[in-house]
Formats: sequence, C-alpha cells, structure tokens
Amino acid sequence: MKNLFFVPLVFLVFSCSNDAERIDEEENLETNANFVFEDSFETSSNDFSLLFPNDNSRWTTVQLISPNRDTNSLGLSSNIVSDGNQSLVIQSKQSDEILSKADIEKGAFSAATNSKVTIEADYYIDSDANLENLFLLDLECCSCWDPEVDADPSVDGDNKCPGIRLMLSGGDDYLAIERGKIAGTTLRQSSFKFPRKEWVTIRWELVLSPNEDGANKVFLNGDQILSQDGMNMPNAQVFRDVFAENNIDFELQLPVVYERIQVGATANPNAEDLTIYVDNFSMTIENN
Ligand SMILES: [Ca+2]
Repeated sequence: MKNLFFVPLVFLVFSCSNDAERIDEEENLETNANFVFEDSFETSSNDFSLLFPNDNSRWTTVQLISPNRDTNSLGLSSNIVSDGNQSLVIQSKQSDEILSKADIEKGAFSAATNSKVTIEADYYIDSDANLENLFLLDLECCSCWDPEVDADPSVDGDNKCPGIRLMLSGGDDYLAIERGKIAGTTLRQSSFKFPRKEWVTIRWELVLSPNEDGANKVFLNGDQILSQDGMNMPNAQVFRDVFAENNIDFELQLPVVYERIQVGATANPNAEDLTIYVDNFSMTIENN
C-alpha cells in the first residue's frame, strides 16, 4: 500500500515542480514582455464607441474639452484614410478662454526607466494655417504626482500628469519635443516642416531616463528629423527643486512610469478651427 501511495506522491511532486517552473518562466516573460498596441480605427460599423470595448483591448477613454464658443468632436472617417477603411477624425475648434483639446487616450501600460518606447501614427492635418503650439501626442505619468500637492492652475488644469509631448513649434510647423511638464526645455529642429493636407507618418523613439542620458528621436515619413539625448522622464530632484522655489514640498511618487498616451489634438491653443485625421497608430515598449 505504501508503494501505491508513493507513486502518485512522486508524480505530484514532479508536476508541482514543472508547474512552478512554468509559472516562473511565464512571470519572467511577462516581466520582460514587450507591450505592443496597434489600432487602425477599424470597426464593424461606423460606431465610435466600438473603439472602447470593456476588455480594454483598444482605447481607454477620450479627452474632449471644448472652447466656450464651439464644440469639439471625435469620430470615425471613411473619406480620408491611410490604412484600411477608417481613420479617427478630430474636430478641434479654436481656443478662447478655454484651452481646446480633442484626443483619444490609451492607458494601463507601464514604461519605466531604460525602456525603449516607439510610437508611430499617421497624421493628416487638413489646414494650411499657422499651427504653432499644436500638441499631437502626450506621453504621461499621473500616479507619480504628489497627492498632497495641487495642480498649478497657471499652467494647465491637467498638469498633475507630468510627461513629454510632441508639438508643432518654431514659428509654425516644425515638430519638436516639449518637456515643460517635467521642467525641461523643448527639443527643437528647424529643418523639416510638417507637410499639410497629406498623410504624414510620425515615428517617435525614446529610451526613457530621468537623467541626461535619455534618447529622443523623431522621424517624419522615415527621415530622422530630431535626435537629441536628454531627460525625458520626471526627475525627483528636479521636481523637488522647482516646487521648493514656491516653498512647496514635492515628492515624486514611485515607481515613476509612463502609463498613458494621448493621441490627437491634445492641445490646440491656436486661433484656427482644425480637422485632423489619425490612422495606423502603434506603440511598443521594450523593457531592457
Ligand atoms: Ca484605419
């Protein structure tokens, strides 16, 4: 009888051991896993809400802040498309007392220091107007904000989410990396204007760092237009020093990770009503 009991016990020990190894391997894979998110705004019907399924496999939410005098909107277009049959169409009205915002947001990822983040999207800006300071992509951390410190209303009501942003700059339409929300200067270029009324592929490559060794590259239709090392994540000491100037204690909350991306016209401070199309979005995070 003892032997009969012994055999299943050995089997059990072996199978536990194999399961434990497999779980370890799965956890390792998850730890090192690349986050990959791709969305081309295709849906089975022209119903914008289909972009937000309950399982979070697609987009998380929208940010729609309309000016007082008009209404922003987001929807699906089948007229101007770069991939498949549909694109995201954004009506971003000119700001007045209210800073106009219209974008779509993906959350629930985690990009930490040393991660390589690659964001790519096709943009079609249906305007020839001067678009200085139009923001197109925001990469942000919100949980890193010190909960005991209020947002600075002089900057933006949403500034409790520090991060970096891709904007048009340099007097009109040169893509730049804006770092004001992490107390950094704007990384600029003035060689490549942003084409209008045609599809433009933006590729934004980052190796994340709260120090000067971060990597920041931007490509336009495959051409590298910006490559500059520098801080691209919130730095605890920088935040401490900046807030100390106003006698505020600020402790960046750990872990400091980017956790949401906003895509569209994330801020349109210009005196222009804009129609912008976005298609073929992708984001990858490679953990090093
Ligand atoms: Ca599409």
